[in-house]
Amino acid sequence: MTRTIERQTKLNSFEKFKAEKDGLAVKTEIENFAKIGWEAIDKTDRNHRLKWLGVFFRPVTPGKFMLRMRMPNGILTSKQMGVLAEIVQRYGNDGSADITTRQNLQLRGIAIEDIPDIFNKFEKAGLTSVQSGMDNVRNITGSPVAGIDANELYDTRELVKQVQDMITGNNKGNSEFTNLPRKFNIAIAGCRDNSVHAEINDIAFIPAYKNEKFGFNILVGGFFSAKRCEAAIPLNAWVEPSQVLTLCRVILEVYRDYGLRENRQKSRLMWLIDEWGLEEFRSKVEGQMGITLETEALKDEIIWEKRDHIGIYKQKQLGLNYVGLNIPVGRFYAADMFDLARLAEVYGNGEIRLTVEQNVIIPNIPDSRLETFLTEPLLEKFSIDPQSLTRAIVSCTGSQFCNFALIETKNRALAIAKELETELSMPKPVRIHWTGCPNSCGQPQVAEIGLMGTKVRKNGKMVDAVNLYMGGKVGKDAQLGSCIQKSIPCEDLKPILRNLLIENFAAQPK
Ligand code: SRM
Ligand code: SF4
Repeated sequence: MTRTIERQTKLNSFEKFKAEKDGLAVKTEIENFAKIGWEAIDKTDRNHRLKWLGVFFRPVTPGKFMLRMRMPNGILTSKQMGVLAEIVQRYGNDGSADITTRQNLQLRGIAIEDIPDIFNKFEKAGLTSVQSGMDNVRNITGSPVAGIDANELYDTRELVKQVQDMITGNNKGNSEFTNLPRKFNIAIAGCRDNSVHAEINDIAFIPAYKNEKFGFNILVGGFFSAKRCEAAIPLNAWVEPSQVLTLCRVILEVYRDYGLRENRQKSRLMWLIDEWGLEEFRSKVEGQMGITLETEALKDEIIWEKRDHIGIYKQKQLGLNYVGLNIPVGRFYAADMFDLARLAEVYGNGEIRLTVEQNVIIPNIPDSRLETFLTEPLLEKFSIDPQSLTRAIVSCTGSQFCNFALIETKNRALAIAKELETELSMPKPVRIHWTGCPNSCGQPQVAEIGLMGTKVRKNGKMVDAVNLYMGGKVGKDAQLGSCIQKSIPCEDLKPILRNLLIENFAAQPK
């Protein structure tokens, strides 16, 4: 494991602090941190190592931490949602939760004093936030309608769970994978519309048949960063579902042991693939797996446009439906969370699902309960038939809570969408993604219209602005969009978007 570290003489400051003490080590210090309070915690422990437990110090709101969960395949139970709602409720007006672009949940406003108690609650409820930040594998995404989609090719739920359990040591924390050179993303697609944005992950599994046998083509190295954005490239390999776990383990080991650790801007998996060449990377993986990987299937099964799952859909189980609710910009509060848990319990089987578009799906609602379900007041707030722009907004956290942010995103995204909706009728949803800085957490490169926060000087004053991206395509033939106009002051943005929507997306002035 230390081979790369020995090879490289100049380590960046993150590598140094990780070598001094592994991030996961703070697990045993949590009680003490809770006792001494956030101001007295060693700064490296507080600002960095705590992220190995999913506890994020927020310099924008010091003392109010963010908790990033893990939600394998984006699935949780109503009981778990209830536990999370109780936690958020304690923080009153300051407590909220966000659905993330990785089918996951983040809780806000958390006091460090409460973390030991919260972790106990998590353990009892089968929840975890372990290894969800910094140089760890992020939430593993899978098809949001796995197991209920009449057209699915593979139910990804079990595989996603197995991969998470392997990486996190069954949620207890696994120091084998807590010192990667950088963050790492894994996605497993089991349906025809690539509903996980496979192409922007470090490892992606794409459904593909070989000699009539089901398996996955493998993509590697996809990532976004402030310095460089790349779609994942084919490894020219195909695996059966039973090989997914081992392949993930081995690629992670290769990345951990040989990944570049000198410059954090050049540490993601693709930089190692660049340095070695794809062939050498592939042979190293094969060597460590002890097999020759089969070459990729000639065609994959991603042949549909991406679905957003908002609305009512028949399940593969006769007489059951899943209903997708639009949670504008992914933000909700304790009362909403309790209510969602109740709806899932009363009408469904207690299951709740999250999507990478920051929305919620309630599955398993019988035909006979649907009509009453549709009269629930929560559906006025979280519509199953929202207007075309609100329906498809995705937004990162932005300056309200994120100290990297150059602009406010969520509130602004929603306000502009609402204004445009009063002025225009749109024949179909337009996917607008907002991201507060070049880190691209809001994935502007996959959007039809992507907006990336920046600053610009206007009339001698620095003002909030965006770089405009277009051309992102998701689902079949996914491709990344590119920046077509830089530094548009946010105050001048609305008429520009209005024109774009009219000219490129057939919007009509009302
Ligand atoms: Fe992200 C860092 C939020 C998805 C690329 N991201 C951050 C931090 C942790 C920075 C910080 O400490 O403040 C943000 C926390 C803000 C907060 O308080 O919420 C943050 N990222 C998010 C979330 C919450 C955005 C959202 O509103 O949904 C997403 C959480 C996903 C999850 O559940 O784990 C989130 N981040 C992404 C994605 C999208 C994806 O995975 O599909 C990307 C681009 C894809 C990728 O990683 O290749 C992304 N985040 C980054 C980067 C740039 C990484 C790089 O290689 O340079 C950073 C900065 C870093 O790691 O140094 C970053
Ligand atoms: Fe923060 Fe930038 Fe990520 Fe938005 S894109 S959450 S502003 S790091």
